[in-house]
Amino acid sequence: MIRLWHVAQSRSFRVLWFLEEISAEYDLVACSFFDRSLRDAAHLARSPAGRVPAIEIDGLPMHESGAILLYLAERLAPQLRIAEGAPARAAFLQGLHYAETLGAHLANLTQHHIVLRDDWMRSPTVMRLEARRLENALRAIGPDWVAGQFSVADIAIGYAVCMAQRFVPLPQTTARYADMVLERPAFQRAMQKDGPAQIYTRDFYAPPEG
Ligand SMILES: N[C@@H](CCC(=O)N[C@@H](CS)C(=O)NCC(=O)O)C(=O)O
Repeated sequence: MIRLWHVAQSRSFRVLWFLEEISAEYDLVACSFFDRSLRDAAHLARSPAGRVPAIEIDGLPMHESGAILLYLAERLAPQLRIAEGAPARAAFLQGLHYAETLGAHLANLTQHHIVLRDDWMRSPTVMRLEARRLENALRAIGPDWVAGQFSVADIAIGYAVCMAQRFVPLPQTTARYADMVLERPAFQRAMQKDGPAQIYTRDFYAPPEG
């Protein structure tokens, strides 16, 4: 039995998308960033930092999207990971972790554009710098799947690429990669289950001029 604690548009989308890729049976617990439910004792027992994704897999709690994707792939969908010792294993592991290099820029940009509500709280310099760094980091992505075939590394990276296009224009090869992601039926099903927007209400958040 799998239960996923999820907030729309957040990194828990990665796990939702994976579960759709393998047509798993699962319970989806829709959570909110705004009602403090991620800080209650029950949730902190699943996710010590009070975040999403959090998941229970036959009673086993896990948090941290990359680790969840790899663990679930090993257990339930070996075709979505690259096995130890295989030539593409290095590219696979690198992609799985590089998703959080992109994630760090996305988190900074989300903080600045959305979480910090008043202009005086924001640093235009950091906003411009982070947008530039994100755009540079995206150049490593695409046009093909990260490890030569679709894998959970592409679920981790694909989510980040989709979020990134809210802040920067995608480099050409990355845009082709994004098209492949959007075409996947499981990605489309996960989008339908994602729920009403909780974080991003605009298609694009331009860096401040200067
Ligand atoms: N590296 C973690 C990051 C988890 C994370 O920061 N999740 C965000 C949503 S994208 C969250 O729950 N934020 C709520 C908070 O910081 O209070 C992962 O990939 O699972």
